[in-house]
Amino acid sequence: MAFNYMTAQEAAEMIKDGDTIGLSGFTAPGTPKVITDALAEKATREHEAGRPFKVNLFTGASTSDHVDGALSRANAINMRAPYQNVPDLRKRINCHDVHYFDRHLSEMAQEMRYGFYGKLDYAIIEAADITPDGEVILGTGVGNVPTYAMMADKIFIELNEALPSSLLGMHDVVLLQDPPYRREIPIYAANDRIGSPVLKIDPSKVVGIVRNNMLDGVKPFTAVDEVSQQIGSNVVRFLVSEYKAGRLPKEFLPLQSGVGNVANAVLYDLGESKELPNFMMYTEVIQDAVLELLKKGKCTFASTCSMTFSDDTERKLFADIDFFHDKILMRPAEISNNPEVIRRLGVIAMNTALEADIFGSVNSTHVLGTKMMNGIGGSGDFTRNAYLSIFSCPSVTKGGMISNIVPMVAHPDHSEHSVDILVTDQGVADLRHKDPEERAKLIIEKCAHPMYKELLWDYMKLGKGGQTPCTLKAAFEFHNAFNETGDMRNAAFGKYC
Ligand code: 0RQ
Repeated sequence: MAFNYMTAQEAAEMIKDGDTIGLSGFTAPGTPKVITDALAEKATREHEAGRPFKVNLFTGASTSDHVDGALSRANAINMRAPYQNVPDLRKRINCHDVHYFDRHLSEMAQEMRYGFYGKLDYAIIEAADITPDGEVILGTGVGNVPTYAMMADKIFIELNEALPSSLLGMHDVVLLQDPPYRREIPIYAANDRIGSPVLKIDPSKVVGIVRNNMLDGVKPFTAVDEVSQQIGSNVVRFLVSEYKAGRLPKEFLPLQSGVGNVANAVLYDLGESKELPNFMMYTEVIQDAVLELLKKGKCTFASTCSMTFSDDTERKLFADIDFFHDKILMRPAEISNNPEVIRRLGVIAMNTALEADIFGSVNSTHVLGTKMMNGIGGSGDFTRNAYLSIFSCPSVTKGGMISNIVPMVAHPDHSEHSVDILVTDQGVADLRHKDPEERAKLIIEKCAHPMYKELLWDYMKLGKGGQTPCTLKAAFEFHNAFNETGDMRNAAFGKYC
């Protein structure tokens, strides 16, 4: 079939106020780059002419400035799910310009198919190549594109000329059957392939192909700071001790690692460890550190949803793609994050918390309980189903004015029932088989910053029995002190005695 090539502006002209759009990709990789920029320009023109213009936007995870940044600045997003991390969008969400709902990433696609989110007008899909009969070689991230492509009335393709067609073979495209016809997902090792190397779409739904020529624009990591380094070495020390104690099998287990500087630092440290064997990853994103680990042979295979590499690392990948071709497999989010597979493989999950409480519950999403930071992302998919679930965070933030270890989290994302190990720069708290009081003592001793320990012991002294010694009237004293004085160190528990 002969496709209709057009400009990004022509594509944007076809999209109407109120339309619902699904995008390919997961984080910036694989996400469209030019139609959304043109859409933001169109929205600005419409607003200047006094007309409303907003779209509903569904993605795989976070996107990039070309999507969430540009469209937020233009105030062109009505509804948004399931994850984001762009400051301009965060501002819109926190003042209700955007209706954002935060979903476990593994669930987004199936809920779209279940009909929970209504109809999809457009899918915009980034591609390295497309054949006339609709076989698409996807880019460097997959996300929920199989579902969005199947459900959308119309499809735009962004043909990215910066992507080599030798990406063919690095995707494992699967569309699950829905209940009551769902079968088991036959992945028994992280490197099992179960789907197709290409995304098959209905070519008659393609209303336009727009060319782009850009790498994903992921920012390189800053040098690992002392706190991240300390967290990284604490995580590795813990894993080595588990391995030596025989609580991890001698073949080791696949790793999942979240995003960010801490996660990257942990991976570099794992790569340096002589005491741990080579390992595979079963994860949703791989960052720069993983390409080096693959090159060294320390990581032997990475199953992921996207290759969230900085541009320099992306160039290294493309220059040496023959080497990496059979060592990385990109899958849809409902497979990379699938609870069934995570539990079967025994994934070791490593995610980052905003704050954790002394009983082991974790807040990943809401600053001071109210302001959305990013979203739960895939952290819940992995945490709840992991062989071992590890959360890490610095013990304090903002120069010590915030303790990341608090009496009670201001927003619970992961409960004490799912969190096995808590790690800060101060140390490691192994929460397994501990009752709530034992957990609290351990977390204060091992994870809290010295400048907050006495305050946390003061809070514990208020406890008047019950299995969990929490004191509701004082539980948010740290947060209240910060809201009132700008410093959690001004918390005072004497008034609750
Ligand atoms: O603020 O940006 O002003 O400096 O929060 O904190 O320490 O830089 O940590 O970048 O690793 O992000 C939980 C947000 C951590 C992330 C979170 C402030 C701090 C800083 C960022 P600044 P750091 P990171 C895989 C798995 C949920 C999704 C997930 C996340 C900023 O890891 O989004 O896990 N997780 N996905 O100063 C107020 C606190 C704070 C605080 C930190 N207690 N109170 N501010 N900050 N703690 C990925 C996917 O799902 C795709």
